[in-house]
Amino acid sequence: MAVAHKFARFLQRTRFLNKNYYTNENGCTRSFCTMIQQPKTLNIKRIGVISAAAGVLVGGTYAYYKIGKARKSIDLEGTQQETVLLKYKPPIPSSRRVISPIDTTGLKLTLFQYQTCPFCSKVRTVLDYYGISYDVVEVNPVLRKEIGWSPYKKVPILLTKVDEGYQPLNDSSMIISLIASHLYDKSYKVEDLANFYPNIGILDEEGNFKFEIINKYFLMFNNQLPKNRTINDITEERKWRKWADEVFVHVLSPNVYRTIDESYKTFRWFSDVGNWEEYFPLWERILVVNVGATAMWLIGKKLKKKHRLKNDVRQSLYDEANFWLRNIRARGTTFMGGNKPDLSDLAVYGVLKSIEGCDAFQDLRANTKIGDWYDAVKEQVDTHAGSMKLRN
Ligand SMILES: N[C@@H](CCC(=O)N[C@@H](CS)C(=O)NCC(=O)O)C(=O)O
Repeated sequence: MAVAHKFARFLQRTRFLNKNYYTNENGCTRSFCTMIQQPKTLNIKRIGVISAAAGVLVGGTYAYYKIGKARKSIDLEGTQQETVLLKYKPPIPSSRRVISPIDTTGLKLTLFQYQTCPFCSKVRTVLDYYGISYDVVEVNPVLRKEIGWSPYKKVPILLTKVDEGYQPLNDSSMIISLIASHLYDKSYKVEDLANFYPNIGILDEEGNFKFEIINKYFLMFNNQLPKNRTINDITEERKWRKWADEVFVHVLSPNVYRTIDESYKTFRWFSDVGNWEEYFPLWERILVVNVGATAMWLIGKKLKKKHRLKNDVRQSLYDEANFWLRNIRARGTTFMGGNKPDLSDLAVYGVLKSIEGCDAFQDLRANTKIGDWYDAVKEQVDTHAGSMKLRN
């Protein structure tokens, strides 16, 4: 009983009980307890206040973060991100070496890449066309530890041996413009040309801040046009290279990752053609194929919306390929560049080559006339036809 009493007093102290007094018929004052009934409105009020406070806190923090970010973006807009020259080569073993016996350029290049990345494929196409030898480092697309040394986290990265060390070149179109400018006049050193392609802070169409090489499609001719070239065809070449990056490349992903089965098939082909069995341990391969195929299938749907592709994404692929072919036909030549491929032919070919083993590529060949042009460029690239230009 005493224990019960003690407990009741304890509860009272803790305000769960309300103490009441009454006088009995003997004149003694007695007490009894009742439970305090919390008014419901108090709870609702309290929840309201807490929610409002939480809302203010979350909203305030978000606004503070957004304002901070916007302020930082405004500060950084127009500033230049320095590309750091490396004193030593990062100690990453090459996956393979592409040797061209006719290479006279003296360039020492290492390409950090994914074998099936369209941007990397573009760079390989240009190096192969000009008959330039290079080392390849196959980067694991999920873990990416092979480019851990680089502040730039995308591929391709072309590491170029220069007098003072190693110059990393980031962005496929800048790499191609720089290499083409160097081949045009070898007295322009790679490290000097790199300074002509500054990485500038800008806000993109969606208002997101990013660093971009604004003049990446421009070749550096130092006011002297190469033989047999006009301002008009240089401008056209630039326009179509841009189209390859900004339009054509965007129809690929939703096509090669169209269904989950197609996505798995694509990743299995990536694994084969990228020789992943040789370069990556089994657990990494399993991780990349499963995570990659599922993630890309989901991302493919978003990209389809973002780039406003047709419901039947194959049709968008055929439409763009036909648009390209119509424009070549209007010139009455085999290639966009005339009777030899120019950098825009190489760019579109490189982008397409990255999906060569996918169903989408076979469907494209079967449903459009792209095959004739594609095979003609392939022949030029595989025979290093561009190296002839270097000798003249
Ligand atoms: N503008 C860049 C785009 C490069 C790019 O987006 N590369 C993709 C691979 S296809 C990449 O590295 N994405 C980052 C990632 O895989 O995490 C270029 O032309 O090189």
